[in-house]
Amino acid sequence: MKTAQSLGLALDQGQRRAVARLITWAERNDPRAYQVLSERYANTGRAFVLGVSGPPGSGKSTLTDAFIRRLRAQGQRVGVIAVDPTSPFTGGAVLGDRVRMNEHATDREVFIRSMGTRGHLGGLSKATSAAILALDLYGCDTIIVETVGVGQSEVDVMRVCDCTLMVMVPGLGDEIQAIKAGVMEVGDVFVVNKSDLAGARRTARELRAMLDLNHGEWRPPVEQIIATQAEGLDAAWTAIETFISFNAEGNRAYQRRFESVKHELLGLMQSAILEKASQSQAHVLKIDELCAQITRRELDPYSALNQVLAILFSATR
Ligand SMILES: Nc1nc2c(ncn2[C@@H]2O[C@H](COP(=O)(O)OP(=O)(O)OP(=O)(O)O)[C@@H](O)[C@H]2O)c(=O)[nH]1
Ligand SMILES: [Mg+2]
Repeated sequence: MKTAQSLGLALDQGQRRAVARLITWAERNDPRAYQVLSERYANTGRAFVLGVSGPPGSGKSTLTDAFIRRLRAQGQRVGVIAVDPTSPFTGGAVLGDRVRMNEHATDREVFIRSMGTRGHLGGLSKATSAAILALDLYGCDTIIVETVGVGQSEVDVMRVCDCTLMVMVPGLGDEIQAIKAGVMEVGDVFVVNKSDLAGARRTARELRAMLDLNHGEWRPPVEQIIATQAEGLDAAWTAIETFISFNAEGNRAYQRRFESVKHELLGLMQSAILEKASQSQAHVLKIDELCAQITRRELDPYSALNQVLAILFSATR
């Protein structure tokens, strides 16, 4: 599987290792990945993509694991992408995920993959979206994307999902305040996990009060669960299904995907332009020289930008 054609063929035959290879190529921003995907894009969009986000250690993987079991019992093929914010294949979080989900390791109907953010420089959502497409083509009915809900790149990842579940824990208090800027807004359904611990009910109440203040047509429900004991999972899953039904009304689902596609395309444009600029900056653009001129007030940044754009876009063709 060295060429896009051979990998594409293996993928069409349903070969598991073709999926793994495709995701690896996407992670390395290898153009072959995108060739395979663009030729098959029309056949994607079938899987249900569930985002599972929340603070570190809130129980996202434990919950994902419980969901996998549930979906497998229904005969579904399940894909999991665990996006690790710091270290690609070593760090505790991913190792923990691997160990925890180990029982599924031999299940051919479950495909678990972790993606590192190192070296992506904003390309994480590009690689993650590609991984989702790969798992979709592989025939996964449900794809769960686990991210630590901390920053903008995670928010970008969550945008791609059909439903985003935020996993909170008791006693977050101030943290809820900190998290809510940006990250909280993308939650469609909230769970307070670890409800066997003190303060869970209060956290759920605070969350509801906060969500009451600021929501659109959909007021995200808040369910209390204990992932380790699979308690409250029926209610959590029902909440997800309720959101899906709500979203299916009118053209909401279309609109949601439209917004996500638009965001994705603009992001791709941005990184392509940046990449092009950084490739040609030394020789053609002479960024440092422009900066020196601006520093000496011999040039202003706006004219410099016009010069840069003129060079970039004339060099494109
Ligand atoms: N008491 C209690 N502990 C739980 C519950 N759910 C998960 N845990 C524990 O919380 C710890 C973290 O769980 P994970 O599932 O790894 O959490 P995570 O959010 O995936 O963590 P990261 O991926 O590292 O951000 C583990 O020790 C779990 O056993 C729960 O409902 N109650
Ligand atoms: Mg985890």
